Amino acid sequence: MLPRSILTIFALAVGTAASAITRANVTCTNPVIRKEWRELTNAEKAEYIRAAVCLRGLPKAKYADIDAVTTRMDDLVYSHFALNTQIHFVANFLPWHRWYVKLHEDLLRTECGFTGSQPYWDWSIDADAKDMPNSPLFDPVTGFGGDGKRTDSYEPGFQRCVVDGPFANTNLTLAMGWPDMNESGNRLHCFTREFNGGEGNDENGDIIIGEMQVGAYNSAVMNTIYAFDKFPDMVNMLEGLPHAQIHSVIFGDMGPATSPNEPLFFLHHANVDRAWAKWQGRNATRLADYAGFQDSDRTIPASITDAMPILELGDTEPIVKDYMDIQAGPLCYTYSSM
Ligand SMILES: [Cu+2]
Repeated sequence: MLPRSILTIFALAVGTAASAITRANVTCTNPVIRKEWRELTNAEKAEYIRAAVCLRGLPKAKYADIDAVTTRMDDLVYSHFALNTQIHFVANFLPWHRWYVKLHEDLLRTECGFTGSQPYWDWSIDADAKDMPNSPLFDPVTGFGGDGKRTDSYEPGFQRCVVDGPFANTNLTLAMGWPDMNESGNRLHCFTREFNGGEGNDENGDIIIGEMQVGAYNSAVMNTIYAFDKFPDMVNMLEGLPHAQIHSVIFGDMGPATSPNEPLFFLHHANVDRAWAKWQGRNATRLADYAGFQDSDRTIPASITDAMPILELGDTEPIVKDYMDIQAGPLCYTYSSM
């Protein structure tokens, strides 16, 4: 039996943690700072990657009846995939992904002991430098590995893989999704990327990477987005241009609705979230500016009181209004550059 004093200390520690969480829900006095990947020390980069690898190694906790869902990461991937048309090109795109990135950050902490905060990838830096393929995000040692490469495998799904970095084919096999957009469904495959510039193929059949469409996500584009007055105009361009083009120029697992398979998904979406937060500027009018449609047929008007669909991923459906301000309600974070 434990001495009474140790039990008392334990009870005190639990009590302190619980009240800290309650307080965070009321006022956000000490927001967590999300930094750009390049601002992290090598130790901080390694810690994020360690936790991201960890989540891919844990068993699933949801979707008992979906065989393709095997890992804890698959729980997230499947939710995003199955909700695809309810969370993209509809009004809740930004608050839903804000909730989702935060959930992922929380899981890194609670299930993988992550000690940092969610980093973001400001791709406009790489776009302005016109050097996207050499972004430090793709570094094989301090980053997420680079473009997919042809392997010597003849097995479908294993012929083009990311072969370097912490998520290389030797470390990671994915069960959700299928990187060939022409063939849908879930099949085992290596994690892959297929950098491209939307310029087709050369005479050898190799993809022309070119500048990777940097004109769609450079700082000029972002400034155009920040200049819109109304939420629907701002989000239409943010989602349709830089957000979508990052998915398509990286491609491979970043392309289809199973894109959370790509670890950069969360750094990409943190940056999309940052763009929204920057546009909002914690200005009262903009913190309440939410409009559009709940469905992609644009028949059901959206409201800030709408619940957001999450399937089994959380215990309660989040409400849009609770995800408007990154420093209120369930959220308490900011970005290093706003
Ligand atoms: Cu998405």
